[in-house]
Amino acid sequence: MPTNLPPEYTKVEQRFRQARDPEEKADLLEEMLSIIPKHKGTDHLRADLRRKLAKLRDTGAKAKGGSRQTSAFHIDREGAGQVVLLGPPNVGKSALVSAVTNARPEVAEYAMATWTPTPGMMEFEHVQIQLVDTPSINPDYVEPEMVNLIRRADLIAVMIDLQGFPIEQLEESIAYLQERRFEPYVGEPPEDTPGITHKPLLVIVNKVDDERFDEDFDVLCELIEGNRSLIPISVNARRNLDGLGRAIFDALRIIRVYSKPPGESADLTAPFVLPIGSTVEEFAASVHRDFVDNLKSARLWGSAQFDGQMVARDYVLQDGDIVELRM
Ligand SMILES: Nc1nc2c(ncn2[C@@H]2O[C@H](COP(=O)(O)OP(=O)(O)O)[C@@H](O)[C@H]2O)c(=O)[nH]1
Ligand SMILES: [Mg+2]
Repeated sequence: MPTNLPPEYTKVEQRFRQARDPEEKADLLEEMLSIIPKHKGTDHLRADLRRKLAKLRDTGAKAKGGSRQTSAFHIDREGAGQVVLLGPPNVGKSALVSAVTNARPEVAEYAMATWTPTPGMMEFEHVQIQLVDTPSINPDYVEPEMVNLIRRADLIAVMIDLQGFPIEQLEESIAYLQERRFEPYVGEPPEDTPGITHKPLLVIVNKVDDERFDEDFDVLCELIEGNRSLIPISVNARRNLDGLGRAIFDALRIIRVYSKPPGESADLTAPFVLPIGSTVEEFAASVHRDFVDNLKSARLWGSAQFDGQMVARDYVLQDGDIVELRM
């Protein structure tokens, strides 16, 4: 055993040894893998853990007849990205999921109405995004499985209440994340740090119900420290929900690219969703795997200098590009 493992690792490993449920064991293995520093000295250990993990996931799937959803906190990712909504009680997390997705979690005036995570699909300009409502952050009771849910998510959206104590709520939520070794960031992902999971963060400021609250929101933005990305909305008044869709889409760092069959027009309601920075070659592979070997040429409408311009395989695509692929 290499001696340079962080102390958290030993703690999680202990829990792993004591755990019985394969699902829980697998989640703990994932956690261990995220803690181990990545370098030559840990190659063997990491490979070993990954083997164990694959085996556990496999037995889990068999035991469940194909589905390994034993825990309510294990939510299979669907669509272009999984966004976990996080925050103190009563800020409107369930109300938002209920308003913009097909899911109907309970919305209540009393705190702690939500006990299990509820996923729902929200659409932004023909892109399906998964929003996950979660039990509120509660200082008196910490749900250990939340850590796994957060680790798997593509984006953390912390929700706060403009008409409550938004600054304290944001600070508490960030502290909650940092205590669990998540480091939220805005914009480009930072370099790997052993023992820390970097996660993109968007801050949703709810209950900006009408113009009278706009000024409060501006003041809040000035008071909040650090580089945070804040988006004002009101679920009840349905204010800026489209803006929220755009903000989530941008924070997921994805682009939409459309395939245009030769001689036809592109179906603009059916985008391919790719990570920012994807090339023509990567797009082609996602359209059809035969293109991987047989792509002859590609023409582009959108970010090219002129419509229908020929582009190389390594051309980096932009959101909204239309590409005609030929074998
Ligand atoms: N004024 C106002 N109240 C809201 C808004 N969104 C939600 N609420 C109310 O806030 C309370 C808590 O909502 P809920 O979704 O259960 O909060 P959660 O605990 O974060 O899931 C409910 O009474 C909602 O009606 C909003 O945009 N404006
Ligand atoms: Mg709720």
